Amino acid sequence: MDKRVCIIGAGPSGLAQLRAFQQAEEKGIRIPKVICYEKQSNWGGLWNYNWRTGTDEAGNPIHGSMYRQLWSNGPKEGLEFADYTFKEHFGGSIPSYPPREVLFDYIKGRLEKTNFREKIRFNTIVRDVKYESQSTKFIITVRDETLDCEMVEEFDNVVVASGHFSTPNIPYYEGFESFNGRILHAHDFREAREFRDKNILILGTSYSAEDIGSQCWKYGCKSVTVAHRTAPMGYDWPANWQEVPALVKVKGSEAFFKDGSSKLVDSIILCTGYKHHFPFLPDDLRLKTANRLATAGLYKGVVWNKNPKLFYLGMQDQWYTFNMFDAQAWYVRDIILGKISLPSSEIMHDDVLKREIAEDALEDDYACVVYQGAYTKELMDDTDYPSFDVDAANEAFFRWKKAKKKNIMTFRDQGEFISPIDGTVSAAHPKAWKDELDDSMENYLNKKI
Ligand code: FAD
Ligand code: NA7
Repeated sequence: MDKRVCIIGAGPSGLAQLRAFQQAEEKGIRIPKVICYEKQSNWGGLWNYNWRTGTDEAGNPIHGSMYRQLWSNGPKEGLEFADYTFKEHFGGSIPSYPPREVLFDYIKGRLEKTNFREKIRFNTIVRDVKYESQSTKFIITVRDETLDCEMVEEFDNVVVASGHFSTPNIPYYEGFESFNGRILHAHDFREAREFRDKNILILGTSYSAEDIGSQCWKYGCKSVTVAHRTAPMGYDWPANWQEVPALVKVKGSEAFFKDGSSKLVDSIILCTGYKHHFPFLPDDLRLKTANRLATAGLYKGVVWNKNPKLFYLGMQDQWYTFNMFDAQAWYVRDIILGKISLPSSEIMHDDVLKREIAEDALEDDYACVVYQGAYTKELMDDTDYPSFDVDAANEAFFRWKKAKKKNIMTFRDQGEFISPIDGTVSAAHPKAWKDELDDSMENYLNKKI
């Protein structure tokens, strides 16, 4: 195999692609030359916590959007790798909602046992990608920030695994420029203690709103007010938490809402989502999609229809994460290795339409989980990625959703989830999430059984 493959990003998706090639090589299959460029100094993507906000040492935008006290927002039984279980990594059963550091350790664990880290060029940002139709090669310009120099390399295939929860969507509301406090996006939120004794206003009603609000509540903020543009989250919130209609404007420290009510607040946290942003890609190669389950323009959710030598991983809105990235990476690997052949461009185009129509018909979150589980299985079935019980993983998500509805502040205290891979049963974390102030891996693993 004289092919050269470029992977952009060493987060969970890029690492899944490396793992897929590593597994093929282990089975004696000759693999292409693979180079992964990672702009940060370590792997793990968002799970590699970064205290910085704004720009990094080299002046590039900070990738990290995770905060100090983050715990998994869904049960680990929904995201477990089918070829590397939690039990194998940690040597026993651990509870189901691990803090960030624990999941970071798990994500990197299976590659740490190989020499594939050598395929990653750290501190190297991809600046530009071009496709030359004459040579049928991609010309990639990267900047090695350690050596402080630019380099140009040629590849046959490119896998974009640069994530899409890093470039914030920042709306403007009247009066923001003269607000008497801090306005920040979730991307820049790092430490809930900053908001102790403060009245905070949150915009947005999705994961970031729910979890950043909950963190601030846990660490002693005075009150949480969440303004919704479309609909309230509708959980049974604690007494100092209220949901209000959309924000209209702010004046000084006062926020005014659509129903005419107002509230004095100290800080505004914009949990208003992220943009798919690929500053290194020209228009003809650049994915433009909403944050949805059926991404626009990607056959099987991974192949760039307009140039099927280019692939994207993990660009969907996510219920399934790590095991879905694996299924995608194995599928892409097999296209590159010539084991899976692609249909005509018409069929690839229709595939996207069918997925969009099917997604648009989904009635609730439960149906979305089933849809993404089925998508993961569809890819998995075409490769040698170890098959796992997707229905059991769906079940873990259903249980999680019901527990949240019952009590949004205790859902992480639930145990007895069953691994869809090896049947391991999880214990409940012995201390309630709201009382556990030690997020370290050491503390968490002490609870291992
Ligand atoms: P990322 O993790 O974003 O990794 C992309 C990598 O690409 C990064 O390392 C980045 O530095 C690199 N990169 C980007 N641009 C370039 C470039 N130009 N050149 C070189 N390298 C580049 N998922 C869960 O399953 N459970 C959770 O609890 C959970 N919590 C989350 C909480 C937050 C706050 C956020 C934002 C997301 C959360 N997610 C969670 C979802 C998350 O998207 C996935 O878990 C996962 O990190 C996605 O992996 P990825 O590799 O696709 O992207
Ligand atoms: P999401 O899930 O994309 O949600 C974005 C939220 O922001 C959603 O509730 C939107 O409301 C709201 N939004 C967007 N624009 C605005 C404006 N202009 N005004 C008010 N509200 C707005 O992003 P998250 O950050 O919560 O989650 C991303 C990932 O991080 C997720 O996968 C988790 O794992 C962690 P809408 O319903 O559209 O009215």
